[in-house]
Amino acid sequence: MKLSKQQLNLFHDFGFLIFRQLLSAEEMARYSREFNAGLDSWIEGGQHDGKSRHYASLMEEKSPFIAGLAHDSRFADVAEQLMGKDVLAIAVDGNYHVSDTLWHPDTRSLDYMAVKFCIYPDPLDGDSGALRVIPGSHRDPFHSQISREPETAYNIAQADVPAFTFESQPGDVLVFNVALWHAAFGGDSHRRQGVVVYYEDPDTPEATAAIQEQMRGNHKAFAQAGRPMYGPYWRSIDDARHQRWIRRLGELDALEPH
Ligand SMILES: O=C(O)CCC(=O)C(=O)O
Repeated sequence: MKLSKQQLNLFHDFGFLIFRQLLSAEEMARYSREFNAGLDSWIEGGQHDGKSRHYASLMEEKSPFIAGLAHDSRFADVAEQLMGKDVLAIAVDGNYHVSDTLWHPDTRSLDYMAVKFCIYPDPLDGDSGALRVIPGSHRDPFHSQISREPETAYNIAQADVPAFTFESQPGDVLVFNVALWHAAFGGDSHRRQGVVVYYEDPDTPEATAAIQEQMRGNHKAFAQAGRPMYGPYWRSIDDARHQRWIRRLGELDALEPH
């Protein structure tokens, strides 16, 4: 999938891009089935209680279609164009969110670039937990000026921070630079969100170090959940680009936990 110059400009200047109906109704039906099977298999008792956020990897054999989106050209080719270079697929996962997600970016370091594709299997609007993003907040100085506490900093509620709201139907996909500030408000206790994350393939010492540190944290989070981040299924996916990612993460000493 080839992006236009204008799409690249939009992403560069505002930090996100929207693809309406990137996934067909048939694909979303499969996505939804695999999502539930994958998420529920990580829950003791097999059912989300709606009390706290639940996260699960979708890089396993229970979700082959979803795991395969990482090397699908609608995602991998787009990630390469957005970053202007080779990328590394890092994670494919899902969440049952409970209530609000407060404002935050997904990275502490601006030394490397990464993008996150968000897939919401249920229709969402601004009052029911649609993703909100602050356009242009992926770059300094704006990025560092924004406060996590708008109540104190600006005397406004979290939900009143000026933002773009991604009202979506199943099949719509939003990709954002992980440095972009984002949030969601008003969702129910079982709001489903799937993501596909890519990091740049680093070629500077700063980017390499930032990615290695981030990956140590990623592996640690999986270890706490009692599972390896990259299990046998993910490592064995039969796709040339996918296998290059696995090799390259190994070279970067980021494939295994430390
Ligand atoms: O609640 C949401 O939909 C956004 C979750 C989030 O913060 C993220 O994907 O990084």
